[in-house]
Amino acid sequence: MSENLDIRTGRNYDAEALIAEDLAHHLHPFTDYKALAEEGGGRVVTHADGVYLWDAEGRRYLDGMAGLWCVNVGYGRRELVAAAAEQMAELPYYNTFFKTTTPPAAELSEMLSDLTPDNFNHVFFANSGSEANDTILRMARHYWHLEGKPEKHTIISRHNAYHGSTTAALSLGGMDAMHGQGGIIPGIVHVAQPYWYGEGGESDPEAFGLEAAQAIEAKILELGAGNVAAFIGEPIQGAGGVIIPPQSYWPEVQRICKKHDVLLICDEVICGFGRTGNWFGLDSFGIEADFMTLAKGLSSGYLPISAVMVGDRVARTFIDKGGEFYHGFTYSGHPAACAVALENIRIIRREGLVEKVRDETGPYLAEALKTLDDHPLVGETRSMGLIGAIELVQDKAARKHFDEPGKVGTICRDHCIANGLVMRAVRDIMVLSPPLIITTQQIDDLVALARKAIDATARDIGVM
Ligand code: PXG
Repeated sequence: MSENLDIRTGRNYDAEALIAEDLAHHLHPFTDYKALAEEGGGRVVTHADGVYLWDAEGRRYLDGMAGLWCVNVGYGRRELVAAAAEQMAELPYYNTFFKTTTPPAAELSEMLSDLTPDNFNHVFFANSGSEANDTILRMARHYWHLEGKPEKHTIISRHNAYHGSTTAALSLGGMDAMHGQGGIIPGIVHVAQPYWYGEGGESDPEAFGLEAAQAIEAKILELGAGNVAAFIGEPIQGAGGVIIPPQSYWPEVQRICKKHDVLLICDEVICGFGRTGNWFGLDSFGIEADFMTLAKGLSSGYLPISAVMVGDRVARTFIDKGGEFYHGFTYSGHPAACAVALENIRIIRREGLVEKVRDETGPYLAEALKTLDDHPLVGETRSMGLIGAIELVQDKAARKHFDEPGKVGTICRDHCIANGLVMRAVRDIMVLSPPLIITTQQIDDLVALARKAIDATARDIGVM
């Protein structure tokens, strides 16, 4: 038995029994059920503390992904547990329909209006990033209806974007594999992504950034600006492989949206709450948006909650023109989730986590990742704040990816797990998004474990 076993719960788990129960009955998200059955199931994570996870067999992992890009304040936060418990004792549930609110929902609305850029003073609550993006799609179209321009209906997004997994959210997203399972809803089109490393060819990155932005303008002109409601983008594409756009990209997108009167939706589900070294990704790129999608880091994943920040332009129309907006969820503004989000934001403020990422750990991670650049499998490392990527490639000089995308990334991911590091593979891009409390010493450990895994991968495929 490991000394780390069950530090918090004191419970012992029967890993084999749990894996068997799970395999027999649980259909997991984004999983090949046949492959999982053939492997005999996965692993059971039982508890966590700080930046570390433990499985039922007592193995410890450094969580380089903060869960799924969300546990920004790290695991084991007693304050968040207390906030949820106190709220649940006082009022575990009440809805926010029918002219009703609750203290945490009202307070969180105020706090988010204060935290986000000046033009954001209204919020709509939901429970996941997907629901928030569904909400925005409906709100953007509702706005143009109220403005007397119902033909402004189409939403422009990007290939390889991720905006969630409900039918509307996956349609907004640009994942071909998801579109292939049942298609997408009408009125959404996709243009090029600003992925210089993978698609920029011989061009200069800044010129490529402008070109990628201008693909949006070309699409607006093709459709007619009178038919386009909005453009949606993640400041940095997370699930698409941590695509950090060239600096030229966002200002040009902004210019194009303004010129053609197209609303700008900034999906901050991953970039929000300090990830990029500012409170929001739009601060890092100087974006002025009409909507922001918030989730994940809003509660650090302790309870499910998301929020749509509605810019003044849209909110004013809703309030001035009136008429019911037929939309909402049973758990919109759930009191316990709001109480946790409030406390989570207080922790981020109190501990100066955003500043720590901006001034200390973000630059430190960038330097630490650079030490991998000499590796024969590493084509590029990139990061902003505490979101980063390591591109594994077949040919460094030619920026050439492997012929069978995902195979090498999966091998590397498995070596990471075997070495006690959680790092996700997007195709052959190893992506990183550790909790914002990670120390420089832990970043050194993370990069050392990553190197070990990449070495082992190189040996497996005969490169080293
Ligand atoms: N927008 C963005 C930018 C996201 O990253 C969503 C919306 C949807 O949020 P919900 O809460 O509905 O999942 C996301 C979610 C991965 C992975 O494997 C990424 C996400 C979710 C699950 C897996 O990288 N991002």
